[in-house]
Amino acid sequence: MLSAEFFKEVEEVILKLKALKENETVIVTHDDADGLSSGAILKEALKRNSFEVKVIFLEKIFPEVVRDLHSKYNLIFYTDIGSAHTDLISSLNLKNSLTIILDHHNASNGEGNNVYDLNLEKHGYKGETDFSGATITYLFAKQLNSRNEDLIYLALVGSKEIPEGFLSINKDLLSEAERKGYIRKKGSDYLITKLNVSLGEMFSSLQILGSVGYYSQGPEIGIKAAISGIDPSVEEKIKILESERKKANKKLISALSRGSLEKLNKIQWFNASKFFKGMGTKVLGTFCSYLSYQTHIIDQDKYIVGIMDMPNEIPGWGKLEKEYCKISARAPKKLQELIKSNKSIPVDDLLIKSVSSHGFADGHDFAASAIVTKGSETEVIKKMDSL
Ligand SMILES: [Mn+2]
Repeated sequence: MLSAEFFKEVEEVILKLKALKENETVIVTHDDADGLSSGAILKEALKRNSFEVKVIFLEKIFPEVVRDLHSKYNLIFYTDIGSAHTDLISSLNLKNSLTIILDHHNASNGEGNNVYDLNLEKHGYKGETDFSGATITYLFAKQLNSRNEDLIYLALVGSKEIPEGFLSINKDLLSEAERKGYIRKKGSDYLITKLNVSLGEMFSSLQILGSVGYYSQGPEIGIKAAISGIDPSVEEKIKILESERKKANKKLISALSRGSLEKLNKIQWFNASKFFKGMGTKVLGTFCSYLSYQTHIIDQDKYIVGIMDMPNEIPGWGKLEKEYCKISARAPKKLQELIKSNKSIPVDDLLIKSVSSHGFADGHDFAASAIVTKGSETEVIKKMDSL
């Protein structure tokens, strides 16, 4: 059972929201399936409360985007993103706009200036296993108005990103949704009753729309599909995106096996810009993970590093001041063992140290990513190899 303390905290924030008497807001959300599910829940809930809502999809927190949004809006939401950067968000919240973060990533200190992070990690739950961005967003929406209960299935769609399955809070939501008829068992999955789509199908559709379709309205289409279902035109869009990605992956794999993978002492790297043109940069990380299993191409004891140029545009927001590249890094199996036994440095540490002033990085022991200014990438690669 969720603690009364958590609900009290949510209630306090909702009172502030109501006292604000604002009817225009922006939601900043992550561009993956959990982020799209969270965005869909909150957008729908706020629309039902007569808000005019804009949604911005981000893969990472760009300070210039945060600064700009906080200068324009009096009410700002972050879903499935933001917890790790409350200090940055607070410091850029110059108008003291009411800012509500609904996330499950590791919480950081630095709340203040009217910024509230309702992360359940502060109440003893784990964001890795017990709840997703969509879970916490749903709990907020339901507390805002109990009629938002019908959005419960989206908490489960977003939570599909957790490999361990539905545990803890999610397990409770799963049985509640089934008991109330919002979902029903179908084989090893559940069907979303009103949309006639399974949780798994909705999850993978949103994943493709958000990542591959990032620069071609994929996330907006995904949010709509999350609420009203996957119609034939959406299905067609997903099919096209999937086949484009498949083609790109195949071409890149064959280029790498013909020698385009540059091998240094500790790093093996490649540039994927021309292969993934027009797709969201998340496809690079997915590809790097896949590559880490292609033992006929890679060295098992070297970090895998992929680079691609990013269009200097955030859809729905505008042009970024600078040009950036995305860097994704992965550890193959053998290197993972070396990291576990402290003989090699974790991938996120390596990337964060190498990126330094050229951009920003985050991640985990075996997988990490960064955004760096264009032109600095060779220096970052060299630094990584030397570290
Ligand atoms: Mn998430």
